[in-house]
Amino acid sequence: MNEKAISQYLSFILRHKPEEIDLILDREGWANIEELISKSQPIKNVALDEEIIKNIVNNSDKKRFQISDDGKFIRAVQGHSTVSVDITLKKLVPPISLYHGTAQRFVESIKEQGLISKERQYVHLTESKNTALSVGTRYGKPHILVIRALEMHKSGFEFFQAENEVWLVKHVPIEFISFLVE
Ligand code: HQG
Repeated sequence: MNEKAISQYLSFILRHKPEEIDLILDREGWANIEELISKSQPIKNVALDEEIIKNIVNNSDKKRFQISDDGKFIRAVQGHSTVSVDITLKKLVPPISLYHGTAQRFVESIKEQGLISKERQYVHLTESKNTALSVGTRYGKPHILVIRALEMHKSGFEFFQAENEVWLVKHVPIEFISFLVE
């Protein structure tokens, strides 16, 4: 079974395009698992079932998904596009610094605009330099930025943490970013 393809499909549906399969997420991003299964197309010839979904949820390296306590609903814990959902997140004081992995080709633009969330609801930050590195590698030669998160928080910016410990913030102005040379 191609777990990566299934995980990507679930991310696509649960974060970005539930309407693609006529699925409706509730305000908190939950989808009914039975409905998701019945409306999903086979992925690389594999038809989704409850066992496959639960396997993906449990084995997801980044803990991307969550199943409700009653076992009936599933949602992505972060990464959503701007319109679909309004997940209640933990508002927390961040650590002194956090990392953001990007591609080198974006750095010039980031130096002008700071970090923006683009198609997502939030800018994603992490406590792990390794995670930042792999996230940055998705878009090209990676470049790790260090964000002075606590200082930002003290200046009034709100920080949230998703269930999988990814840190989320609406925008990071340039003055809080250190552009490290790799
Ligand atoms: C960049 C993954 C130019 C930004 C990860 C990033 C994460 C700018 C790209 C989650 C910019 C947006 C999110 C500016 C930001 N000018 N480029 N002003 N501001 N950018 O995919 O953070 O594996 O929307 O640096 O772990 O890469 O999918 O965000 O390169 O948590 O579960 O614009 O996705 O999780 O890309 O990744 P994305 P991201 P999953």
